[in-house]
Amino acid sequence: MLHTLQACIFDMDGIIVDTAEAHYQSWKKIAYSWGFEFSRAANQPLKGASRMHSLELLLEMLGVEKTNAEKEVICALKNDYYLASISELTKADVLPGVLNLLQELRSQSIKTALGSASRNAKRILQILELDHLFDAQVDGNDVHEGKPNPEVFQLAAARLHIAPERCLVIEDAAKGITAAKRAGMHTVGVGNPEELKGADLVLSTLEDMPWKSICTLLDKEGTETQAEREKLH
Ligand code: B16
Ligand code: MG
Repeated sequence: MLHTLQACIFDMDGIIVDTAEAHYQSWKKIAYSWGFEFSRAANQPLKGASRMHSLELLLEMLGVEKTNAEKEVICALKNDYYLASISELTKADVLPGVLNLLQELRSQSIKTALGSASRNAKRILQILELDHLFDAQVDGNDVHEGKPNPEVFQLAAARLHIAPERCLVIEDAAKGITAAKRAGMHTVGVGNPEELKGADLVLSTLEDMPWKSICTLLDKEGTETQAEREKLH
């Protein structure tokens, strides 16, 4: 694996920075204004989904109907809440291990890309002072279909001129893992293994996780999966 991977594509919310919580709190505020509670568990399917898709999932869950014009207004309001809640974001908020990993990838000539559903992602990378460490940046403004559609990752690989099977995607959301798998890429999930079952490897954090260790663990998982497959035959 170490010798075959040529690019690493990073999801943003929940991987580079913990803005996933800010998205949740913003939708919670919207739901509350309609008289509903909105739990973290109920928020899971919204992770990685585009802004409008997230609203549609929320409306369906709560059994609420809105016109298209109302949906546009609600999405704008949710984004206002979201931007207000991240207004004090600085480079100190980059999640542990991310900066080291990006710098290490640079030094080893492994290409790096952003693959985020968020339409705020490029702006946030600038605030975090990380944008110079990415060879390509693809976000929600660049695609027609959100995750789990593979478009965001396919476009990132195309911009890097790297074949999908040479790319590794690092994601915190089930929808993102599905999108990366559909693109034919290798996957590392960061978070709860129960939620990220489809990933080739699940880590609890990127802290103290250099590229070499990630590749070694991916190789190990691959070998074990192969052995399990052979056992079944
Ligand atoms: P925005 P990611 C995704 O970002 C979030 O996971 C998801 O919760 C959010 O709805 C989506 O971005 C859209 O974000 O409202 O900022 O355009 O995880 O793909 O980096
Ligand atoms: Mg994410």
